Amino acid sequence: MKRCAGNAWQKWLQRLMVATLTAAVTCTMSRGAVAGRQIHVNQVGFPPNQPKMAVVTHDGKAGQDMTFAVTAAGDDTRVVFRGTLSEPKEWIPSNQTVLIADFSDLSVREGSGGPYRVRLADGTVSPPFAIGIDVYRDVLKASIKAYYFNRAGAGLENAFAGKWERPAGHPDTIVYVHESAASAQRPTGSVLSSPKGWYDAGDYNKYIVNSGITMFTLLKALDRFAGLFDQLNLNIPESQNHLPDLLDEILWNLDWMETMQDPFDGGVYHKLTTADFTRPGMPHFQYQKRYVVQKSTAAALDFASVMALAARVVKKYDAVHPHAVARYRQAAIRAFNWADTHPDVLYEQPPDIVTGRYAFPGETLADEFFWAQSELLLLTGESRFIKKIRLPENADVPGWSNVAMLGAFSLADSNRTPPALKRWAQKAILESAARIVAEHNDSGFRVAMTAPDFIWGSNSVALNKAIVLLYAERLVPPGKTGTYRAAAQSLLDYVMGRNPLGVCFVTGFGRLSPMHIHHRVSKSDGIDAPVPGFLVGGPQPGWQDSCQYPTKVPAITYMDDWCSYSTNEVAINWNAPLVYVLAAFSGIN
Ligand code: G3I
Ligand code: 9MR
Repeated sequence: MKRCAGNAWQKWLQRLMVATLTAAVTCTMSRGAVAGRQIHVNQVGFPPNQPKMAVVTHDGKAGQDMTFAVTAAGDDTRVVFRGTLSEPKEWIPSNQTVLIADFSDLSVREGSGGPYRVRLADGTVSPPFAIGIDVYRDVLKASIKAYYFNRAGAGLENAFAGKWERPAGHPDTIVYVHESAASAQRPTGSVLSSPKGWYDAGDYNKYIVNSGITMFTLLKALDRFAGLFDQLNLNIPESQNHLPDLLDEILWNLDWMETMQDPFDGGVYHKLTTADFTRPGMPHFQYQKRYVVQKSTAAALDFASVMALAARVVKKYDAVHPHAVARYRQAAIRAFNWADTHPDVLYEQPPDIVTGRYAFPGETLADEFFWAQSELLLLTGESRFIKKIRLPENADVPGWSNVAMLGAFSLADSNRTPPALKRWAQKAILESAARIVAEHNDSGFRVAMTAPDFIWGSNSVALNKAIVLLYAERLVPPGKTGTYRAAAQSLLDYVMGRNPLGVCFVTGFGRLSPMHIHHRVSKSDGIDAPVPGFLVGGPQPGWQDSCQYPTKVPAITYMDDWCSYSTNEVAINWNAPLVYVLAAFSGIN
């Protein structure tokens, strides 16, 4: 949906039309019957030798021609593949009956990668897509560059940011200690400096807990796909130094995280925030006071885990950043020691602070303790960390509030893991992967997403499931990995367009992508196109914002509108698994 240029009135009218159109489409779909058939497909494309599928919605008519073709997008006479649709099957999350067009056997000469489209006998066509080894190169670079666009305290120059250039905002060199964070050495109102870091999402605040899973995923991508990232140039200010650009971007947030630790006791502040969410406006026009708020056990443990992993991953770059490894190691141990002596300091939002919590009342922290003990065991080898380890009962698909699987990933990755722990980690990963594969096989859309997965940030659930599968793939003999990678490809296809809304959920990519994201810079910069490379949270029926949704059907409750922060915001912990999964499929045949 492209917005026309023009004055505020025209934009208002266009927004009204878009909202009406979206509602109409959504409302129609929510009744299960769709006027005319639709074809949903990954709108970026496929690596040559990976599974390739599209979903065709069933219009209920009998006797339909069940054949389909793949043609050159600009020339329907150039048919490159013919096939037959699968039998219709229901998909509960969207209350639809659908058919699969499987063209996985289509192989194309490298370089002749399309664009192509799927075409039915009745003339219905899919959005165009490409096929090629480097098909994800551009969207991978954009998904990482989105972090650069969300830097706090940085002026973005035209040479690196193009039309999204902007002055710096939020230097965060004058940040106040909130009463909830006061200590003897840093009483209420003390001033500290806590610069750099990324804005968490569409808001301008910075949260340690959400940096936890985000930094884990990006550090693991850097480590696992080092060859790819050693040469992936993102055109950021640091691109000419001797470090991978992804590491430079990670360091921008790591530098900020370090400043969130109290040097006097090792505790870690839960977040850096304004008292309330600010009104939209560019960063350099924001002047509200910013605070560090309450030290929490979850923040200390997530911080300790990230610093311990960073010490291991950054080690091979230590020549460029001398002493960083030692600094991260000390920070990790001091944060863990604080958590060890303050094991149940849950984050409790002060009455005068109403921004994001990244906490639940009565939450348990066993998973955060497990993750931190695992990372510190792998970093230090000290037995005190293994002695305390209590194996989680339900290590499953990870999220900011459930990080046990992150510990399992690291334990499975390392050759320093004690055998019993490694066996547990491998079992946890394979059991989670088996559940995901079963969901994939049972799904009408052939994607491992079920109704309970449609929560705030559902697109990150899809991609974190794909990461579980990609870890499982490395634990089994080469001949047994097919289903894992196929199911992971399908989850990537889902966020890229093979979904009931027919939206490629990454800004700036695909034929239909979000234009009105809940992102203060994109709303305020006077540029129609949103900042590119951001993955939006995705559909979910929670209705936690003031948008007027026409449905509560899980997989289609979504609105491409500023008001929809519960389905159409962006966040650092949503782009991270996108980076990891795109990296895993980059350079793949
Ligand atoms: O896990 C439960 C699930 O079991 C249950 O079935 C489901 C429906 O009730 O709820 C699930 O929990 C939800 C949780 O997200 C899942 O991670 C909570 O209801 C929901 O309130 C929670 O929303 C969080 C949201 O902040 C509101 O607190 C999102 O995870 C989180 O990503 C989002 O983060 C915000 C920051 O606070 C501020 N910055 C923007 C960022 C993204 O919107
Ligand atoms: O912009 C805020 C977004 O980052 C958060 O995820 C969301 C939920 O915490 O809140 C948004 O801020 C809204 C606030 O909650 C209510 N007043 C309107 C604010 C902007 O939409």
